[in-house]
Amino acid sequence: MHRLAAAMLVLLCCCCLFLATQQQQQLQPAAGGNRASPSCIPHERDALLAFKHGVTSDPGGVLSSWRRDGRHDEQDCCRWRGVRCSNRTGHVHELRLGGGGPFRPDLAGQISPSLLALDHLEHLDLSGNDLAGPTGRLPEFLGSLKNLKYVDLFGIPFYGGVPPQLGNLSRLQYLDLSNSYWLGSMNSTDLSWLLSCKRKPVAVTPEPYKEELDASGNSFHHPMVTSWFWNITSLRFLYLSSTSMYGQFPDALGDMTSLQVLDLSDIYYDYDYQDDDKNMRSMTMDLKNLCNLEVLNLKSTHLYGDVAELFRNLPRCSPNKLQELDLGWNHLTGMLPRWIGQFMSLVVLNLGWNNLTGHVPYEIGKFSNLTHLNLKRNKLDGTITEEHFASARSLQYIDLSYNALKIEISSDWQPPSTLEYVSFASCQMGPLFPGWLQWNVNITHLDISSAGIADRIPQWFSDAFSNVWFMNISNNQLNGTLPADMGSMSLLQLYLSSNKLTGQIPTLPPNLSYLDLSNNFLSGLTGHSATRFANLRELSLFSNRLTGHIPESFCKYQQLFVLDLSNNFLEGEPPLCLTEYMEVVALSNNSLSGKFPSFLQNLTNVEYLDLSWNKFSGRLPMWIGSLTSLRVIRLSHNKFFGSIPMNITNLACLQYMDLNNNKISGSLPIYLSNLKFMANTSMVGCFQALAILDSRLNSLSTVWKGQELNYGSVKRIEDTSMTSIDLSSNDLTGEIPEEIVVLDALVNLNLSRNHLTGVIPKGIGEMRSLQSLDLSRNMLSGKIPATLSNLTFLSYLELSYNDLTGRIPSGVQLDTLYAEYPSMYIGNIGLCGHPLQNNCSSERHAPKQGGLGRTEEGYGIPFFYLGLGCGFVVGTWIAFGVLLFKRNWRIACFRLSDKLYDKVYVLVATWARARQTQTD
Ligand SMILES: *[C@@H]1O[C@H](CO)[C@@H](O)[C@H](O)[C@H]1NC(C)=O
Ligand SMILES: *[C@@H]1O[C@H](CO)[C@@H](O)[C@H](O)[C@H]1NC(C)=O
Ligand SMILES: *[C@@H]1O[C@H](CO)[C@@H](O)[C@H](O)[C@H]1NC(C)=O
Ligand SMILES: *[C@@H]1O[C@H](CO)[C@@H](O)[C@H](O)[C@H]1NC(C)=O
Ligand SMILES: *[C@@H]1O[C@H](CO)[C@@H](O)[C@H](O)[C@H]1NC(C)=O
Ligand SMILES: *[C@@H]1O[C@H](CO)[C@@H](O)[C@H](O)[C@H]1NC(C)=O
Ligand SMILES: CC(=O)N[C@H]1CO[C@H](CO)[C@@H](O)[C@@H]1O
Repeated sequence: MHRLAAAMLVLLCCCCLFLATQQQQQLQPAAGGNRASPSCIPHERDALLAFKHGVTSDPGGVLSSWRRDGRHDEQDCCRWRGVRCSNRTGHVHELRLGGGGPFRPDLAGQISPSLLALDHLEHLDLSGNDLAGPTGRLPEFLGSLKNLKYVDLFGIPFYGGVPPQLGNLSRLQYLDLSNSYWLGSMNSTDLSWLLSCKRKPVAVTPEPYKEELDASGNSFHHPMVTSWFWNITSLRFLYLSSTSMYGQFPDALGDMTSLQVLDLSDIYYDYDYQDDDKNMRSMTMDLKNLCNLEVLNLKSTHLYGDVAELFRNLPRCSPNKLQELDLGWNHLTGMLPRWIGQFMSLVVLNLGWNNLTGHVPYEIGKFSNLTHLNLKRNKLDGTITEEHFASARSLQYIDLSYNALKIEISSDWQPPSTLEYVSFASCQMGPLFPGWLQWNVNITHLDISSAGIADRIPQWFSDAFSNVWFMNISNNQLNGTLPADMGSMSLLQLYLSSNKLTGQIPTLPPNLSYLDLSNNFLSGLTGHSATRFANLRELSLFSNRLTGHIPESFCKYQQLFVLDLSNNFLEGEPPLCLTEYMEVVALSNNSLSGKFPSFLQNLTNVEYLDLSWNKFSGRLPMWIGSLTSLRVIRLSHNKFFGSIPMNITNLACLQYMDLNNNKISGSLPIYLSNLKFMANTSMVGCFQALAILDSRLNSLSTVWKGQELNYGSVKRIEDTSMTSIDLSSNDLTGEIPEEIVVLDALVNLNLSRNHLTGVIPKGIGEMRSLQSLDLSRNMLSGKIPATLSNLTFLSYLELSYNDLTGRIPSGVQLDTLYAEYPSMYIGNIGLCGHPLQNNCSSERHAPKQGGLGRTEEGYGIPFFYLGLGCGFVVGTWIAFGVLLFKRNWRIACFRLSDKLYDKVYVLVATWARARQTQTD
């Protein structure tokens, strides 16, 4: 007892002595005598072991060295992994246990309060571990570890409030509570603790705390909250990216003169404040005095206003230190001022995705350190000449795409820097192939699509572009043949669609993963048989002049998941290969034949299957019901016969079924309510990652509505997922099952030109999404259900040539439709009442509503209408498609990354062009 008390006393004295002599930097041996190397302090070891106890999962054995037993040196906790002790005192100073993030956390469990015993701890890094514990809250006791200077809890999925106790950490210099992953989210309505340190007496030396604050990825649900940040004027690094905030940026930002890095990027809309105006920001704050500012990232912060005004508020110091300026993805307007040249130190300048107008000032070319210039997707015009790059000695990345710019650079001009990333998509570069690009032998990314180039592919192509891995020259008028020596290039993605290329496809680079040569005049596939294409994922050769059989070599493409060979002259049976990964198989509009291809049975991931307009025949197999990923199946215009396999209703994700113009007989499948997607668009589990699929669906949505187009409904189509059942022009018999009305997400239903009998389902008014309904040319009888007038979205209705009787239901909607399609009731002798001219009392009165009944002139006139309709479809297809796509860009641009966006754009463009060729 005495000994213990004595030991305690000694310990206490040593501590006091240590504190008293701290300033003289005297080294005093720790209790226990002199040591060469520190050995850990027993109660700290116990605390660490208790921490380990709180860790329930440690698959990588990070803490395996933390052991109580074992040899003497193994007991020394200062030697344990992640633990650092003071050389002087032996106290644990650092705990460095950063893990691999949410998908590979090294440690899982909770942070034990035993850490409190480590009262000398200065550095705590537990980032990237799953240590949120059962409460999920950030532990308050951390606020008692008063010596902490560095706290990194990045990526721990905490949620809820930030405990104000953290404000007691008066020595804190670095605090990272950010959570860039989407697991959990911290919020706080009171961050006053952050300021508690400021209330200390002002130090003579620069304030030693709060230099760096990273609260990225959190949501701050009250506008007051963020204003606390702005008041910590000592901050040098402030990262608030991917947070939710609303309201203007505060003027107080302009006083944070220590700031070197300010990152407010990617502020997302706060759904508590959906009012757009509150989410919009003008650049009112005046940053002119932030002379230390090197990085300003305001990307995607909903900024609007005149770009010149904004530049006026940027630091105007001498020397100007601003190196990175990111203002992309905002709503800035106006012209770039010439005095932008004052920002001479700029290394990165991103003004892409705004609404800038006017010319690109030559001054941009004077930034000799500029490596990265992005002006993509603005409304800039004028001409870009050599002078724009005269002093651009460092430029590596240039993206001027999607502006109305004309690029006029002479073929023999050699740029002063080595370009690596070059994008002039949709700028005017042609008609000659831009020869100056050959002097930049290190281009890795080249996008000169839609650039008005009408030329042959130059001789130097394969050499000069030998390092390019991404190449997009689609939508030009390249003619002649593909170079024979392309096989040695490094291409991974090659897009040359919608040109005028002719001849055979030569041997192509073996590592290609995306190849799109669609919509050209290519005639053969010679090189392909030789190349294995082990990485090929997408192959689009649609709308060319390919003839003969689909080569067996396609079986070697083990990674392929998109194959589109539509609109060619291919014949014979498709080879029995293709891997189970396939998601898109499009073979329409060829002369392929044989039974329903049996290789499809293995393609359990296939989402889009289009065999339409071929010569396939035979019965539809029962196993079609096992292709459970199918969203789109198009088998129209073939010679399939037999009945519809009943288990087709197993396809819960199916949203587009088109079997029209076959010889399918039997009755409609029952259990239609199993088609969950058509019954409820909010079905989870069916949505896929393939943007390509959505663009295709959109293109499909233009070929329905009884082959008519209704511009007024474009808006509605894009709001819904396109869901459609088209079984028209077959030999179907029996009744329309009443159960069909559960398909309340169905937009298009076409059962016309069959032999269906019975009545129109009574509850048809429940199919609330219907926009187009065609039941014409069947043998349907009975009354038109009154509920039909409940279908408020209906914009096309066709009931002609049935045996319908009785009074036509009343409704403004139906009247409007009738005005637009006066033939929609024709050929039903028993129908009467408004809007027809025969009223219901005189039942014998034959209909005289503008058209001709079946009894008088057969089908003559309606076929003529149909012919007109088709012509109309062909003529307006492209404009309509593009209109649709344009609208969809707007949606896509907020959802997709840059790269994906380009891709969708290309796909959409090529698809539209493909259709053009098809119809030409
Ligand atoms: C403590 O010791 C380690 C290795 O023995 C050495 O690298 C480090 O610089 C020392 N630290 C101090 C503050 O002396
Ligand atoms: C920030 O500082 C300004 C001026 O010093 C003050 O008016 C404001 O109330 C402070 N904000 C907070 C949240 O304390
Ligand atoms: C650009 O301006 C057009 C027309 O004024 C507007 O519709 C569009 O939303 C603007 N784009 C951006 C990114 O602000
Ligand atoms: C360009 O960078 C170099 C090296 O970092 C630097 O010395 C020079 O001052 C910079 N030029 C300008 C105009 O800022
Ligand atoms: C070419 O680009 C690559 C990758 O961007 C880079 O590593 C390499 O240094 C560059 N070579 C030259 C000569 O600039
Ligand atoms: C390619 O197009 C250019 C410009 O339209 C034309 O002058 C040239 O004759 C064409 N060459 C071939 C092989 O078609
Ligand atoms: C949206 C959200 O997570 N809000 C939480 C913020 O933190 C408090 C606790 O401090 C919770 O009560 C809220 O639910």
